Amino acid sequence: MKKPKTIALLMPLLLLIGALTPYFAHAGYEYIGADNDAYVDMNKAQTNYGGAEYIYINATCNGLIHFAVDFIPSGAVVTSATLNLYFKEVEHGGSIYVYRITKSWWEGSVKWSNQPPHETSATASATVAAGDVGWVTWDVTAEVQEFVSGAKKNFGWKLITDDGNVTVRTKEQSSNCPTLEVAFRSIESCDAEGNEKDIFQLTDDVWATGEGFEASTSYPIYVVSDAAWTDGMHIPDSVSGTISTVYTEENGVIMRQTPVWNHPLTPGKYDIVIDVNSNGVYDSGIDVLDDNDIQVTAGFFVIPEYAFGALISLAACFAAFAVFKSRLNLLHPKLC
Ligand SMILES: [Ca+2]
Ligand SMILES: [Ca+2]
Ligand SMILES: [Ca+2]
Repeated sequence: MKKPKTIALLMPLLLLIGALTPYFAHAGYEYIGADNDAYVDMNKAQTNYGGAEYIYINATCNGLIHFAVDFIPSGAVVTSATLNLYFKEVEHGGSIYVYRITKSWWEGSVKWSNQPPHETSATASATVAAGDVGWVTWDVTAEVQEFVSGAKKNFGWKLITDDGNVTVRTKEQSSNCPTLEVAFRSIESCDAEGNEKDIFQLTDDVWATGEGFEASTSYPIYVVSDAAWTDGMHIPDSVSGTISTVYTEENGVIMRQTPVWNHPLTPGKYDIVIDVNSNGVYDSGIDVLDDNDIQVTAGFFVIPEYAFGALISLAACFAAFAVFKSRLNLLHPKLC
């Protein structure tokens, strides 16, 4: 069982971030504030506490919390993820378990009577003693990796105890709010300015952006035809005309000195992989992918020019139809 880490003087940054921003970008290392938190009370089964300033966790109350991690690319490697909650009071010591929630919920409507179900096995636990005040942490790395890869859906976590009685600060507070501290490595196709881009024309250059790597290091990069990646498979040959090495800045961000693929491009679906341990093999949990962004399984898509024109025309048709439909609805509103 994991012992709690009560952090008396965590970085001042952490104290501020939760309430101020959804997350704080720092080269593959981010503090994310909760976007939903609440508690539910067995003795007040019809009452919602989504706007409360405290979560109570005890024999009759469960906590619920959710953090959005969608901004992390699906092919990223999560190297650590820690749930941090500030315990304002521990009236009675005990173990506080974190369980993954398995259905959607919203802090504005959740109550004991409609609380979502959770998995039967706990993701992590922490033990606190009576009188402990301060930060308590849970290691949720493996599960956040599953959220990012899509292996599990992220409906957040439920906080449950059998023997404890604790009070936790919520995102409604101005400081010491809940945070999810995530470190990850990622690689993404992008334009020359570093903006993520997944559809390229034949005359475009393909660039790549990535973060969370070792400082000032070189890594093998492969731009390959769209593949289904399995742990231990040999990395397929790179597409002709693509670069084979990338370098990182002092902060572990991939340098954008040159495109990874200069135009003219060849139409098709592609993935990018950084072979972090330089062994020519795709190692799940170590190497990072640009994968599953477009055309279902590709990291990026190079589209023939005639198809690009057709795509634009199709998009214009959809937009015109949407405007037409909304005007029609205004003229003939539906009766409820
Ligand atoms: Ca793929
Ligand atoms: Ca490898
Ligand atoms: Ca991509």
